Amino acid sequence: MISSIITRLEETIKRFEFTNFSYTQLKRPLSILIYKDWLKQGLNAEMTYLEKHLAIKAKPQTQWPSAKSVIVIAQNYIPHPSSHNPLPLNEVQIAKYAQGHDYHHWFLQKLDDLCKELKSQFPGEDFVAMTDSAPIMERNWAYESGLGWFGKNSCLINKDYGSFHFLGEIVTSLELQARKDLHHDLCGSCTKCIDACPTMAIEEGKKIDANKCISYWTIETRKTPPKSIINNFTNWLFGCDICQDVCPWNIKNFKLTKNINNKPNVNQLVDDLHWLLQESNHQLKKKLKGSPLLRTGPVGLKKNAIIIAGNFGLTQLKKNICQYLNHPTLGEVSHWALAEFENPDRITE
Ligand code: B12
Ligand code: SF4
Ligand code: SF4
Repeated sequence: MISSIITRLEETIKRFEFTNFSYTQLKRPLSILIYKDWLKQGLNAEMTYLEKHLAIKAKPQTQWPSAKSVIVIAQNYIPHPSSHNPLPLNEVQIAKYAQGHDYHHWFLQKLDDLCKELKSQFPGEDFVAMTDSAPIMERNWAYESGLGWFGKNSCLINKDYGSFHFLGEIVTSLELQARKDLHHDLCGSCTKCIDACPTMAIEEGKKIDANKCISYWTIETRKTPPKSIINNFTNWLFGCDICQDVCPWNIKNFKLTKNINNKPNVNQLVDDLHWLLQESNHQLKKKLKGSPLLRTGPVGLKKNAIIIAGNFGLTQLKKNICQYLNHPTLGEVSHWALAEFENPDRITE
């Protein structure tokens, strides 16, 4: 592609001030067999939509026939680029990406705005924006366009800005060659993420077993986790950052100071959980408007709150939990928590 077109393209993208961007040809993804194998092993848990996405992920042109290239955007979320009204929650843990407005809205909007600009620059070409929910292998395309390497925790990491970033893409009919070389793998002999994961969800070969991952259990499903997993939730209410918090590339770039083993203040933790369990679903929905926490919804958050109460033995919340004993979704987890209050071997104190 001639250099004046590249200059116009890059100048337009740079005006949006994302953390980083790159692009490459959109062909069969390098890591498609790894994805296929992951599904075959059932590591996707009940996220069956990932199986349905396989054919399009392997050949993006089945969904976007004119597509020749993909522009990949990385956007850091420390500090969060779009802050949300603070919730009365101090001691439960919420993944950093979710401590602001939902990126499925503001980030996608920004990518859509960029598409409009690009369309005005290149009227005959197609541009389609996506982040997270489209059938495209986001980490793969970020890797193939040179934006980072796959860490052992499977996250896309860049040596200059770690892994706490969202990925977004613009699929386009423009013909582009890779802007950068592939990024070297800089994990070396480090195994900090594998050692720190409390549920042993990180497998050999940079794979996560979603059946064991706290992020999956707190966001993607309202089911009660199995015994081997539930006791390791500590105070995670939504998502989990442990395997990224311990990563030297994040510690270096974000100067993280919080020790992942810090114990929460129990009185404040009780207040947080009391609020979540007492508030009506309708009120919770209103207060969470625009927040990613809405993905799991008020019932999902209450499930996670009951698990935290059970694990920390917060008998002060017994009455609040008892009201859900006959609830169709929360009944099982409420019975578990009450039994846990009586369990002398409970691990979290
Ligand atoms: C399903 C999903 C999940 C699942 C499964 C996660 C997983 N690791 O598989 C769950 C619910 C557990 C999850 C959790 C999280 N997620 Co998520 N998730 C997705 C989603 C929708 C699909 C991921 C997927 O296909 N998984 C299957 C595996 C096999 O693919 P993969 O994760 O891309 O991993 C690649 C590497 O393992 C690589 N690979 C491994 N070994 C080798 C070797 C070689 C040689 C090569 C070439 C490649 C390679 O191949 C895989 C395929 O490309 C993507 C969005 C998307 N459409 O891609 C977001 C996405 C991956 N999630 C994201 C985020 C932010 C998270 C969380 C941090 C949220 C949180 N704090 O709780 C955690 C991180 C947990 C973790 N360690 O991965 C970001 C990641 C950004 C980044 N910098 O990496 C994404 C890209 C969303 C976005 N648009 O920003 N997630
Ligand atoms: S997100 Fe948490 S539970 Fe999932 S792999 Fe990372 S450390 Fe383990
Ligand atoms: S903690 Fe270590 S092994 Fe894990 S992703 Fe970071 S550098 Fe790689």
